Amino acid sequence: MKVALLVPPMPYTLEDAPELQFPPLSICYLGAVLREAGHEVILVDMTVSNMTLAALRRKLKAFRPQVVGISAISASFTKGAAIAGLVKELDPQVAVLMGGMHPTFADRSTLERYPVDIVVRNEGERTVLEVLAHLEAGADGLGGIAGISYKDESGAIQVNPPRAYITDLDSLPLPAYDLLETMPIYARLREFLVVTSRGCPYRCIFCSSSPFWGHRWRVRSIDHLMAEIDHLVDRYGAKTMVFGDDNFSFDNPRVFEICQALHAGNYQLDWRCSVRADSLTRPLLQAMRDSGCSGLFIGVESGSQKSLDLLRKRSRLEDSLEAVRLCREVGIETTCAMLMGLPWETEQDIRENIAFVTHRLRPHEVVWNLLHPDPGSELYEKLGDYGLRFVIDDPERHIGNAPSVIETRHLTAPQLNQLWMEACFAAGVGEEE
Ligand code: B12
Ligand code: SF4
Repeated sequence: MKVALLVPPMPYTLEDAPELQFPPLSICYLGAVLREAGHEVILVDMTVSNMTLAALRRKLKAFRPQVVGISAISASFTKGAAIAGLVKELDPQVAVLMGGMHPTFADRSTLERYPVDIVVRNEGERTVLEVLAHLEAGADGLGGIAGISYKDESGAIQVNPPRAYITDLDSLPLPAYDLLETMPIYARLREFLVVTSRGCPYRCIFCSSSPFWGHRWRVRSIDHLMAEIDHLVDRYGAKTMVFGDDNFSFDNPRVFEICQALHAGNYQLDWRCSVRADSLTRPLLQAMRDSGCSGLFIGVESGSQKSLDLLRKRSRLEDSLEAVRLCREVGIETTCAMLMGLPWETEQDIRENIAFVTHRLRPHEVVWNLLHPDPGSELYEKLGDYGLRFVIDDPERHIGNAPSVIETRHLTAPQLNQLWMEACFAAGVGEEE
């Protein structure tokens, strides 16, 4: 079938934040499996291309897809939904699929409110193949396909049972970078995203990623991973690699193996990843540094042990302090992510948090995120129980910056905005002793 897979514009554009731009792995993976199955696929990456809706319309008119698949997180969902409308306006016969973090957990409302035929929930590669085989065969009813929600012939919404996750990630082809028209832009930036594992076994109450990937941690083999790195280095001149795993350091021996392989490959790569503080040891950090690791993103979340416990983070404050200290010793920069506006936090608690970061933690960089409960997270599912209320509904605004999208029992949105500004301007971060 003729399939167009599309990623809508994201909140941060190439001009705003070149360091946040990577080839969109969702459509690159999906494109690769569909191409392998014999479908004719185009990838439309609207994140860095500045493509207008008029240009998109022209592209779709020229290609005449039978199926359009749109990938969306919350921050790109509203634009994705508008694009679904444009597709149907061009040709109501085209099947519109949506997948990704936001539609997965908002499947019913997506199907009710927008001209979307099928939501592919959670991991997409196997499900999309089955959906397309079914559409191609012109078969009736989608009732037998696990992992989708859809509108049936009567317009009623059907939610099929979930699909089992892929057990052998090495069975997936490498992402179809060659189908991306925007690849020259990424090749110019020379910075690429590679995901070596999927999921995380922890259950932090603010996280939607762990439930999305089934609270499990699955890995690719080192060989499979290195084949992708070889490809990105040889073909696109990659200089920097960001490992986009949720929990890159869950298994220390595996991280040592990756470091060894990077060392042996002599790539001269600069790399970064996201880790939990409690998984780091000095020998591990040294091995990471020696193989080119220049920075770690650490989800510290709070400077209060009570908050960490209530968040079910299952980590100790001392772990974060020790991790930042060790990183400083071995020469790895730390970016610590902090949450602000937790349901139980008072103004005093937040000020103590800011003081913790600036005086005790002192990472190289801090990112203050205003709480934005995402669909799928426990905080979102139990919003009222936690005393939270949305003051801004548009999911595109749910990116952690001011203005706050929520108010809590203790703090109004304007108060949170003020505290967020104070935190962002607080002195001390990044300064050496
Ligand atoms: C790496 C990463 C980043 C990187 C790179 C992003 C990029 N350009 O690709 C960086 C650090 C830059 C980043 C930034 C942001 N990110 Co981010 N990111 C991730 C992370 C860790 C992995 C994403 C990934 O590539 N996964 C691998 C691919 C293969 O998975 P996938 O995209 O989900 O696609 C699969 C399925 O979803 C499904 N699918 C997806 N689309 C479609 C479409 C169809 C048609 C079908 C059938 C199936 C399907 O099939 C795919 C294959 O299985 C995820 C968490 C996670 N583990 O998923 C967060 C995550 C997606 N990011 C998130 C957010 C909020 C952001 C920011 C808005 C953060 C901010 N406050 O600034 C920014 C926006 C950046 C921008 N350009 O504007 C949230 C989204 C939450 C939500 N509910 O929407 C997540 C879930 C993190 C979290 N726990 O909260 N991010
Ligand atoms: S926040 Fe991090 S550690 Fe917690 S469940 Fe999500 S991915 Fe895992």
